[in-house]
Amino acid sequence: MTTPALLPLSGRRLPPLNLGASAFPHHRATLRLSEKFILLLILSAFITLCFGAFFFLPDSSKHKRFDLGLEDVLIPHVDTSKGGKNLGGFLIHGQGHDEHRHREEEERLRNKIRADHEKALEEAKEKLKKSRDEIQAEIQTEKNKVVQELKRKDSKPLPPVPLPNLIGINSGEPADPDIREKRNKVKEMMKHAWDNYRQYGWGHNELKPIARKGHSTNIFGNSQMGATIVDALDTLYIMGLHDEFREGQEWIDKNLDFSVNSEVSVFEVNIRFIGGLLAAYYLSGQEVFKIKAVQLAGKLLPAFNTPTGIPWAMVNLKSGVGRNWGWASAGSSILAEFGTLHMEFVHLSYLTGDPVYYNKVMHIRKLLQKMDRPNGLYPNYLNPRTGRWGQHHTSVGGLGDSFYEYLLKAWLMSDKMDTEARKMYDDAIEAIEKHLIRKSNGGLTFIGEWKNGHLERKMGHLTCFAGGMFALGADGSRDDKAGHYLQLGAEIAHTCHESYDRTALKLGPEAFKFDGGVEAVAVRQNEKYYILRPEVIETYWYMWRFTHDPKYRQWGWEATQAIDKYCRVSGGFSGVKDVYSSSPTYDDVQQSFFLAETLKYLYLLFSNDDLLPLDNWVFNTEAHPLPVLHLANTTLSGNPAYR
Ligand code: DMJ
Repeated sequence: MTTPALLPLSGRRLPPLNLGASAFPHHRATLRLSEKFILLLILSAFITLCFGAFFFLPDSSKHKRFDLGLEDVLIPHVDTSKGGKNLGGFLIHGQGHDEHRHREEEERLRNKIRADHEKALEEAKEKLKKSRDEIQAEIQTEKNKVVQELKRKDSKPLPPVPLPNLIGINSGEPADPDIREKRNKVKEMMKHAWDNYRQYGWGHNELKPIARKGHSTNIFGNSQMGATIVDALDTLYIMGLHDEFREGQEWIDKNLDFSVNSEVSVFEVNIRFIGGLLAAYYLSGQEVFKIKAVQLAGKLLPAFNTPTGIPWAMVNLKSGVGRNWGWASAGSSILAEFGTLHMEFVHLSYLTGDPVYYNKVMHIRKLLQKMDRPNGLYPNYLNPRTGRWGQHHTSVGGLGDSFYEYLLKAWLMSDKMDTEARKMYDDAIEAIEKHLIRKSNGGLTFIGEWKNGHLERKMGHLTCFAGGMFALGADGSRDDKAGHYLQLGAEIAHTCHESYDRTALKLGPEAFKFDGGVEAVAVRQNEKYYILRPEVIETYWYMWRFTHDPKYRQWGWEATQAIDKYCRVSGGFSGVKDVYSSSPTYDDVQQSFFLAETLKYLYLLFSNDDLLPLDNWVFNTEAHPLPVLHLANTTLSGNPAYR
């Protein structure tokens, strides 16, 4: 049952009528006039009944005592020498003057009951005299008390942990006025996206910028969890939008509540909420973000209660019941989902000193290491009951992508100590290069998808992140192939730029083919949309950081202008349904990742490299920067918090 404390504080939804004993004092005040009289009648009838019982029921005291729980009115006597019997600590006396005492006692009891009931009746009458506003104010005060109490309990101080070296939280202001102007333009776009969300979708997960109201999808469950607020926080902070950041912080402090009966995606909540909260904590030092991240992580843990320890895709935050997506092959969990928890979970263990999070993700890794991999490739589907692969589909795009990303980033985040993760990454990338990466007839390098023994010559927008990943992993690669991987990153960036350049809007489609005379172009109508995704811009930014080739800033600026021209509406930014049509129709969704990722990567592209340097920060898959942890070894046993 939802407790009154967990109901919205806005007063828009009053708690339902509940005459249960504990709920009674809060709820009776919400009754209407006619209901008040019914309540009075019930009370009077109850009192009459009690009196009747005392006066008219046969006197059973000769057989046994009343047990009303009023121990103070019983006779705590243990002297059995005078003919009494000691029953359970209370004395049953013999006849005679004991009977007199007995009658006196009962009279005293009756008087006490009468007085108690009269008092209750008076109190009820007093309450009913109060105005609705007074009663509501009282309820609100009671609710606030309970909320404060819960907060106090939940906000147990976490153990002090030495903060990693937080280098590079500065303005990153570029000296070149042209670049500064471009950066300011991106900041202005962020302000437009935020202000409209603030005005029309505040507290909802996302915004419908045309309908000008809140929006949500099943990944966030059925609750208003303010996904856009949490996802956008670190971008606001980096851009120096501090008033907006504080507004977000205040909302999170007062309203972000995870004790809701809501079934959410474990992966999405991890990368957007836990990642977003952790990054906000490290950047700003505000404890509230750390506390909320830890509270939320506790709610995700039941998802790991499966026969194998591979988590369910979804979990109900209240009941802890988990399950998988209905569409996933044979009840499987998804590689990119259970394989994209490592960064956040290691940070949670680091910050709390509780190894539970670390153990969960290391268990997943150990299990994957033991499994056979067809052609060295990881299939996208794994059954959490049997521990067997589902369909043999492999992808560096949807369903697979960030699993590979997190292997590399686990190594980087451990200050390159987690060599096990690096090895898994190197092995996986070698298999991917061998089986999935090809050159088109026109000379474009693309990453296809492996489906039941054959290569589908199609690449997703999501897959375009891999250009940045190859560049990021170049340094430290096996056999010193740094140059090769940097080149591969550049080729993927070029292909993905082509997928943008070959459209009417200069924005990339969701998926594009390299087949039947088609190169980097979407063929099916349902693959022509652009939903404000970041992956291509993400790759431009990594390539810029590693090469400083000005073409990446140029390509990033083209994308900025295209988004501003075709996706901007007066109520925010919207995705478009067909990038090949010069008069676009909108999907009317401002995705939270547009603020978390797309605009952040653009802003960083036009900033100096000393803003969040990659030697000190690792970005999670939702672009939330987490600091490198200088740990002694991969088991984290060097961290005092783990001893
Ligand atoms: C984001 O939520 C993350 O980047 C995720 O890894 C994949 N897709 C979206 C954005 O396209």
